[in-house]
Amino acid sequence: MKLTKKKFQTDFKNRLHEKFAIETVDANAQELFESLGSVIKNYISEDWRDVRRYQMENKNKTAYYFSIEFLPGKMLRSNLLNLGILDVVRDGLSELGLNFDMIAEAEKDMALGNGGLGRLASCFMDSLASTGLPGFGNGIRYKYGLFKQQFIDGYQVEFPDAWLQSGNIWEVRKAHEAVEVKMEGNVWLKEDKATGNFTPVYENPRVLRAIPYDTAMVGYENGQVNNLRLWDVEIPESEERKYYSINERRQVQDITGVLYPDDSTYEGRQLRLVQEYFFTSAGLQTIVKHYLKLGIPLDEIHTKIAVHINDTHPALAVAEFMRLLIDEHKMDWDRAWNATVKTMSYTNHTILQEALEKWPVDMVKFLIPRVYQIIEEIDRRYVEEMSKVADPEIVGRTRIIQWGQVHMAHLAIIGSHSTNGVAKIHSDLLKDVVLHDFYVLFPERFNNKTNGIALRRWSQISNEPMSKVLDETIGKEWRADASKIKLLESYADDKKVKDKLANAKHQNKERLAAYIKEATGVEVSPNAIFDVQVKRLHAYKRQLLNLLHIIKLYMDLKENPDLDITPRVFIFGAKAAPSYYFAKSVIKVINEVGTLVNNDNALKDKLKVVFLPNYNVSLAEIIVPAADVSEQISLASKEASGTSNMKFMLNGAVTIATLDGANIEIRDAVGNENIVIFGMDKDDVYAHYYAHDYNAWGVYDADPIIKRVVNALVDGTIPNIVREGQEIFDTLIKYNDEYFNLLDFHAYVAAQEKIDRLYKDQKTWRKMSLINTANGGQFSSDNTVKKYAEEIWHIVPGK
Ligand code: 9GP
Repeated sequence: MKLTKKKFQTDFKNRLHEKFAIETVDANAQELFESLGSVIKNYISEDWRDVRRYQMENKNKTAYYFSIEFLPGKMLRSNLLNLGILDVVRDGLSELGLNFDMIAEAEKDMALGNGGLGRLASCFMDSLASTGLPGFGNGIRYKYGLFKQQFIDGYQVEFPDAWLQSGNIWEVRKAHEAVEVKMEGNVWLKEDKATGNFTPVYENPRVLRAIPYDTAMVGYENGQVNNLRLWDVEIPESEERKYYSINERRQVQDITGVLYPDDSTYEGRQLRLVQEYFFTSAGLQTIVKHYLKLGIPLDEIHTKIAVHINDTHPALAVAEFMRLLIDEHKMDWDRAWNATVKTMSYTNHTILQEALEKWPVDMVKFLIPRVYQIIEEIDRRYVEEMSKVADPEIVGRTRIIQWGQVHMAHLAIIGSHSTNGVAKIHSDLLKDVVLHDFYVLFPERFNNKTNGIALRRWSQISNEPMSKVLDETIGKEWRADASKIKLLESYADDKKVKDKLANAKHQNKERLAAYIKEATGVEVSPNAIFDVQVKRLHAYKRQLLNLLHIIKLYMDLKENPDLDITPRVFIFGAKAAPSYYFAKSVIKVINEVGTLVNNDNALKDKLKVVFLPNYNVSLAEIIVPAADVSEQISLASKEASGTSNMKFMLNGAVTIATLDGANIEIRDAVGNENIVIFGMDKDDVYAHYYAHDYNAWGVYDADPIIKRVVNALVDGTIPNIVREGQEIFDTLIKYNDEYFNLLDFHAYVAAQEKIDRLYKDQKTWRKMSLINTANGGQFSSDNTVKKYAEEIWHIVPGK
């Protein structure tokens, strides 16, 4: 958009007066941020309204992306960047004597996600708008985001993240779009004798009001503004009298209270299922309502609407859509099923069994009785139809209801026309192993869509020093067209360019070092290698392997303080699910190892270990640009894709990786010589599974180096970890090291030694780093959503 500094300054000052009746000099950061946000929202609103109206009038097909997580982080900078007014606003504020960074800092991170899944959803929202594609997100407006993490005595302690406390400047409450969601009670089918049709009769249902809050998703300098719709819950006035106690009212508020309530209990799981149904039903109801306004028959709904099921959480969409079509709009089953399958598509984001949702039949029946009836009927017809053409054993294994459980992935696959994985290896594993039966039955439904990242946020916003070097070297076109970053590769032997990039990296490292000092009190040198592992804390991601290597390094340095290694700072960032005790123990032990090594002068600052608390999107924006080494060390086959791996390589970090997830595609992009690959590949891992031949105790017992490192967990080498050290020791030795840490240990150590050698040769290292950046463009989520648009959703750009 076009905006002069003067106009902006006038708008901004006026807004501050209107909202708070104060002058700029008297305002605090929060007031300044709210006024600024409100001015920016105003700039967006015209396009926002026009785009929606245009899409309705032109009957453009829209992709509706249903996700239980969205992780946009802060939105101020990205909105300004995408509107093309970041510099005008920054300069305008500075002329008024205000510091933009300080104002931007006041924005709360919108942390409505755990990690990769939610961040991907937000990258897609950005990319859909930026590629001009009609996209519309549907999720939950959690009152509390993912918990705030602090470390007390090295332990993770969770505090509520009341991100909405001072309001959310970006959202608009759309009360007129509220819908009712019905749950519980009894449902029976009443036959209309004349037509033979059945109508469901609801007895004593719990009726909830779903209120949408919309947030504009602004495209990059293209005038496109899409919508992210987050649903909140209320008690409808007509139902007020049913809620006698505060407790009952609180139970309703809990539905949109927190992200992923603790599912270690039955109640927690039940609440989660309620959340899933609540936002899925609300979203679908409004979609059908809007569609009907177009005046096109419901049988053709798939020509205007694509509904995407992001992981299994919104998989109830299949049954709920059927309910809307057959119950509310009186379609017959076959026509409704045809429309449903053509409308729905599904992405699988994990092969871990624990994360493939299954709900007890009794729970589904109790909470959503009508939807359960429909699921039962889908399942019955599926078995009946498929038994005519397929092996009954396969049909038995693929049906939706089995052994008293509703398999959500099965519902999503059977009820949709497309199932995709999120990296080549992951999609292959789905076809060959995890969902092989389905692949045999529906081969044409399976495809791969490798993840991507919102490149603008992970370069232009988070890494201005590097972006400046790119501008000076290859021109500014890369800002709009990520494929142009590849031009950088022809400077791979240009010392000046490489020095400039190294200088930018150093600036980012200084910024991170200052942050580390402030957040943890630990002093680190930006001349050391910054070696980073940031991601959810999970056993398969193997933060433990990283820790075991650090313990080895510590012991080696204790034995020989003159060991010729480049000083290294190991940086961690991760939250552990509150009831995941193993993960919490890993955090505690890393923190204690940090305390031990950071205070040991004998190590001569060659080794530092820092666990940064409360890892989130904003913190990632400081960490990623400063990393030299990116740790992507999951057990091969377990990480569906990973997306931080892409952010790091774009920012010039060299990846140390197993052949897992998108690491493989990163290797293919940068070449073997520009990444450090180690350890078992997926075939090696599966060979061990099939042979049942892994004996962790045997490996430990026969290998003095491993024994020494693992014993350090329990022999007092590391203080204050009696319980946690024992727990991890047992996981490795007594419970046979599920994720093969010990099998990959030596390969990992060798890979780390290689990193050290490569870094010492700065000429080579800088070239590697440049080549990584140059090949980051292909992982833009703009490319990914374009593929979804062409091959799955069949939507086209157009306002
Ligand atoms: O664990 C995967 C991660 O590998 C992937 O990058 C991300 C986005 O596709 O999804 C994660 N999966 C989940 O969070 C839960 O299925």
